[in-house]
Parts: sequence; C-alpha cells; structure tokens
Amino acid sequence: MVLMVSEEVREAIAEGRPVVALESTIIAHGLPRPRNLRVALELEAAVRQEGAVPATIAVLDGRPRVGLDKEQVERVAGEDGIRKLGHRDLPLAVAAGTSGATTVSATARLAALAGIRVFATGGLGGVHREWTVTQDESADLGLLARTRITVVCAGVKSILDVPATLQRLETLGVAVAGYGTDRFPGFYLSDSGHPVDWRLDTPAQVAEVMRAQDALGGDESALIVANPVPEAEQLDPELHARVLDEALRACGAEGVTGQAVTPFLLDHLVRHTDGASLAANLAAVRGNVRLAARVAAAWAVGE
Ligand code: PSU
Ligand code: MN
Repeated sequence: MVLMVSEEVREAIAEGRPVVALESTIIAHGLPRPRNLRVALELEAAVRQEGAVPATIAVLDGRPRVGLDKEQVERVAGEDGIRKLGHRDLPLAVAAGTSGATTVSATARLAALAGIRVFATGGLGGVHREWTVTQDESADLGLLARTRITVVCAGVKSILDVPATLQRLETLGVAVAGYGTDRFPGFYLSDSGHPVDWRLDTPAQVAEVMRAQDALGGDESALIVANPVPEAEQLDPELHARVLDEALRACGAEGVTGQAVTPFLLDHLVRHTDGASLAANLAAVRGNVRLAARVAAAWAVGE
C-alpha cells in the first residue's frame, strides 16, 4: 500500500481512539515562515491536550503520509519549493516521487483512506469572486461532496465569494451546520453576513449527525461544522473589508491565477494588516483543532 500511516495513528485508529486529521497546505503555503513551524507543532499539541491523536498529512518523496514526526513537520514547514497538492495531484506526486503539502481536498481524501473521520482546518476553499470570468472554484467542494468526513472549519476563506460557495455546497449536497451559531462564520470574521440553516451546540450533537449520516446511507458526502472565531479575536471588520479589496486588486493587477491565488491573497492580508489577519487566522484554526478533537472523542465513544 502506498499510504504510510504512522504507528501512533495506526494504533489509535485500530483501537477506536479519537484521531484528528490536520492539513499541511496551511503550514507550507498559508502561514509565514518561521512562525508556521511553531504553529504546526502547537496545533498537534492542542489536539493531544484534548485527548486525541493528531494526524498531520502531507506527501514526502512520493509517499502520502498520515501522521508526521517532528522532522517531517519541519520539512513541510521549511522545504523550499514544496508543492501544493490538491486531490487530483496525489497520483502525479506519488508517481514522480515529489513532496508536497496537502490542501483540504487532498487531506480529506487521504484521511478517509486511512479511516479517519474528523478533520480540522482554517477555512475551506470555495468559489472565488469573479468566478464568471475565471471559473475558479476550489476542488475542496467537489471532493467534500463525495467523501465521508467531518470538517471543522471557520467557514470558507473570506477572500472568496461566500454566498456563491454556500450555494455550491447546497447544490453538491454537502451538509453544513454552524457550531454555536446561526450565522455562517467568515474565517477572519465571526460572521460572514450569511445565515446557516442548521445549528449544533455540542460535540455529542455533531457525533449524532455523523451517525445519522451513516445510517441514512446514500452519497458519501461530508459534514461541515462551521465554528466561528471568537468575536474578541476576529479581525476588525472595517480593516478586513479595506485590505481585502486592495488584495483582490493586487491579485488582478499582477495576473496571479490558479493555485497561486489563495496563498497570494492570504499573504497580502498578513502584510497589510500588520499581522492582525494572522492573529485572527491562528485563533480560528486553534479553536477548530480543539473542537475537532472533542468531536472525535464524542464520535469514538459510540463507535
Ligand atoms: N485555510 C487557511 N489557509 C490555507 C488554506 C485554507 O487558513 O492556506 C488552504 C487549504 O489547504 C485549502 C486551500 O484547501 O487553501 C484552497 O486552495 P485553492 O483555493 O487553490 O483550492
Ligand atoms: Mn483555485
């Protein structure tokens, strides 16, 4: 089998203990160095503190790995030119012996293959603004429509067209619930300005939905648990609106396209908010990782 699952993660899965998958694109391409390495290790520690086993996922030298040791995390965080891999890139990277960080789509695919049900990230990819011109929609959405996994996130990245993304999720049949809120979170912001139809308030309730998904059968689709960044830690909405506007204009002016768009916009926001966007991003991810660990624990109880 081409998939390499670390011993710790393999044992936890076999014994039905809680495991949380973590993506690596946020480490390699979503956060500035060298802070990214500290964050990656801190997120793993937070999962452990909540009593679950972290499984950071990446591809190293053509081998998809579920559960990284410290040296492997260091490679993902520090290796120059490490690629960004969506799920469609996985077979190509494996055959070429390439190393790469995995996006939500690639991480969800590998996590599901390893038998992991709960996954934490920052914000999902989605439909980009100006979709009518660029047709840029993250592969995250399509993959989540056919993968049985629970993703804890702070909504979709606010650099996207949020209502269009919510509409796509509806069309694709992906379940979405706000966690402790009736509003869809806005990644850096606690509220994207759009409502959600369903609300869950405890990890046990999330686990109950997961069990109902399995009982009902049908599509192997995901459950998105949209967990807002606490209001006290969100990015100032006015600053957000102004800088995002500038970032989108710079992206267009510099002709950035494809996979490069998301990292470009995130980086622009960090540099032009004096780090405030980074603080909000980290607060969101931390909250998601902790909630995911508690969901994994609630899920493990009934397994
Ligand atoms: N959320 C973050 N930072 C990130 C991403 C999400 O806080 O860097 C990454 C995720 O890996 C997501 C990817 O899957 O961006 C989406 O990229 P694209 O729009 O190219 O599909
Ligand atoms: Mn894209």
